[in-house]
Amino acid sequence: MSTLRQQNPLIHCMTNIVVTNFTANGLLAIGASPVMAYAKEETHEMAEAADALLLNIGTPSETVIESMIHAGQAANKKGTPVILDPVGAGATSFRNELVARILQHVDITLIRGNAGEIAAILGEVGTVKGVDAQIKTDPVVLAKRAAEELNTLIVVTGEQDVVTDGSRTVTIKNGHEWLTRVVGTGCLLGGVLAAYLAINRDDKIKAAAEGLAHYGVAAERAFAKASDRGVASFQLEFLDALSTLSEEEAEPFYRMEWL
Ligand code: ATP
Ligand code: TZP
Ligand code: MG
Ligand code: MG
Repeated sequence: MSTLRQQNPLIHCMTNIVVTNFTANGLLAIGASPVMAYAKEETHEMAEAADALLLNIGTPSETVIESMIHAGQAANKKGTPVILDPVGAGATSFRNELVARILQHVDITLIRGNAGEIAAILGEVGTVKGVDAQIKTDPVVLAKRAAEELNTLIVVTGEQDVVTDGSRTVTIKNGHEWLTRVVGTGCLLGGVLAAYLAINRDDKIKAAAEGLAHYGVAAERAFAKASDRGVASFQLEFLDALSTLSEEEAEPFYRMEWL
């Protein structure tokens, strides 16, 4: 985290209208610089300037997807990490088509989704309700299968998070159930993973695992402070924890296991 603050990576976020402000504040809290840019007249330039690009299809439109593809291709040309959050994949055929189009035209570095969304990308049906996961499957098996089929890094989040490239796999058991009661915690996490990949390009699996563990420990700290109040206080305490928790403080609490 201190490295992240020192390097202050610029994260070009193309995200959804529900979580825009929360994502920008969360990225500022960890020491990154967020910028939201959507117009196809500028996304290629912004993506070229950025240290990582986040593509989140939470509130999709045809125009924005076209812009995302321009941005993704500009990032690819520079070797900049591109993170895809396939929000609500499986909920509508439009979203499924958009994910397929992005994967066809852009080289994605990492896909982060809940188990239902990742299963939906692999063609399973009935795995998502709105934007929420509806399946109880083994996330390790699912993530490995997705990494092999899609040939990219996969992060499946939930009670336990999994990062894998199909052969190296790590699980992270930090976090708190209240993260599911605040909208946008999955979406912000996509931005946080983008920031971690921006500053650690050599070992991306380790970088993603550290990002997930740090995020989870921040949530645990927030719950300890806000549990007698409620989820609005939890959201504020979570942003506070992201802005104050150092790597040194958080690391002893990481529950990370390499399989
Ligand atoms: P959904 O739309 O289904 O809520 P999401 O896209 O918001 O999914 P989550 O899977 O909820 O994403 O992940 C967001 C964060 O919440 C991750 O850091 C994850 O580890 C954490 N998380 C989710 N469920 C739990 C849980 N039951 N216990 C602890 N942490 C959790
Ligand atoms: N509807 C479209 S995008 C979105 C909702 C509710 C936000 C989803 O955020 P998250 O991070 O998946 O909870
Ligand atoms: Mg959620
Ligand atoms: Mg989500």
